[in-house]
Amino acid sequence: MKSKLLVTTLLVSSVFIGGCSASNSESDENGTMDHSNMTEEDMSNMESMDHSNMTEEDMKEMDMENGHASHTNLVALNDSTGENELALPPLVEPENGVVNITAQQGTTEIFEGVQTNTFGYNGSFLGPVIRMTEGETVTFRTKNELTEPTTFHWHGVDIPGEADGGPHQLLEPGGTEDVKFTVSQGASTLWFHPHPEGATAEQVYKGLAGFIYIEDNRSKNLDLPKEYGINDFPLVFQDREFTQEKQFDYQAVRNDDGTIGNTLLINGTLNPKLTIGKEKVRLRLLNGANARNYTLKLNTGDKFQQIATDGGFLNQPIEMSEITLAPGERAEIIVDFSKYNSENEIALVNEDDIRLLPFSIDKQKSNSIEISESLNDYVVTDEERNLPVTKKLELFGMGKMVYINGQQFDMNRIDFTQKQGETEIWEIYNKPDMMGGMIHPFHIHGTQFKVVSIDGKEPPANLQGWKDTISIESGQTVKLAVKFNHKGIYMFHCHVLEHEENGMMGQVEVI
Ligand SMILES: [Cu+2]
Repeated sequence: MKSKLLVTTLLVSSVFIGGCSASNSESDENGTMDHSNMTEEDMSNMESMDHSNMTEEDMKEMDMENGHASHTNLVALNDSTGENELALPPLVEPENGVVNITAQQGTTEIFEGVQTNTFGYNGSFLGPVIRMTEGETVTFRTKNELTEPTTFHWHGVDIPGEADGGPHQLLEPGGTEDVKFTVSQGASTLWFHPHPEGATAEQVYKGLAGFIYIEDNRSKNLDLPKEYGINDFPLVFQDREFTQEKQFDYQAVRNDDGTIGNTLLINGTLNPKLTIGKEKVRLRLLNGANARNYTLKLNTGDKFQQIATDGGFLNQPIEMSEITLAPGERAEIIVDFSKYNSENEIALVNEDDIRLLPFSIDKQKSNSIEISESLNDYVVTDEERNLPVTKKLELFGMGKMVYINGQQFDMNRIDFTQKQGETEIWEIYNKPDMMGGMIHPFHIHGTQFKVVSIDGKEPPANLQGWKDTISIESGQTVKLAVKFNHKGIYMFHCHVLEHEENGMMGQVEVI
């Protein structure tokens, strides 16, 4: 009973995260509400209800009427004290075409004077930033030094199915495997993490995650901050819950609707602060959490510019006052610190104004970069827009009962086939349930897709770019133009890692 109640509470809370912060755009057109007492008909009538005009008071009252906990019960994150300078992952580039990547376990001093048992790539916790250039042929020399099987999945990379690192490509303890491929996509901020069936969530939770940067001629020539660790920083957001002994106990805190924690780590750093110059700074944001959505804004209310989505640059910088990233999603933003002084207390905060990352301004450093106005030539063509829907997916359920088209993942079942190089329209519907439903970040392996429409409408400006993960709110239908450049078997799944493990995943074979 108690655990059921907990699930219910978390679910309702999740619904409200959706309602409060679910939009990737500045205008949230489709708020999500608690529909627990409603019929399906009621729900469909309400799907597009807008409660942007509601006060927090209204929301609370609504919650109480329905007898559920409000979103404020979702475990809050800590305010960063800013006592630790943000860790910067080592930057790794291919040497003679080879990048060594070893999954290993170790201990890490996250809390002062305490060693926490952690997993990492080429180190005890998290991984390096692997930087490559379009056109380069690279071998990832992977090695598993864990005491359990793992895989190496390249999230967002356009790569043959057999090299993708899905659940079929298990590497046993002590095993090594060379993954050779040619970088065939443009500049983008991608990432890598494990994907073994039934253990993805726990391995990511313990620290297996790293960035992949792809650069190209365009990104090298654009006017953008691009000095790694100087004015161009990776930021991976992950919330965790520690035991009293400051250890991870994933099984103790695991939640079937997504494991969340009260403690934020950015690049593995507790209570981080980032020292930057009095200049324009590029932040490459990755939601690397198992389940929590992150809404990020500046505490001053000032706008920033978004310049890239999951899979590359937007056509032009877009002014944003906040951005929400679901698990697996990335965005690159430019924050102009030149207008602040060191006395200003600038910070990235979340929707509850919790300080996630305070900034410290070092007056010595400055640049005068004028951000390029033309960044990319992304387009959804009329032809793509007019293609019929040829794949329909319905996401439904909660907890252990999560389904795609009424089925749970079966490694021995191919759900769809698609021809290499052919664009198809995938229509994905997130069907509400009696609890209202929740956001499912939908991810497809091995490709970058285009968002053609959301509920029949053009996506917001900051989703008009290459994506590999799209946050789908309860009741929403999205149409994606999907093309695979390589053959093989690829996963598609919800990137709430516990949903994925509970079966919200399927397979497409590209022939
Ligand atoms: Cu999900």
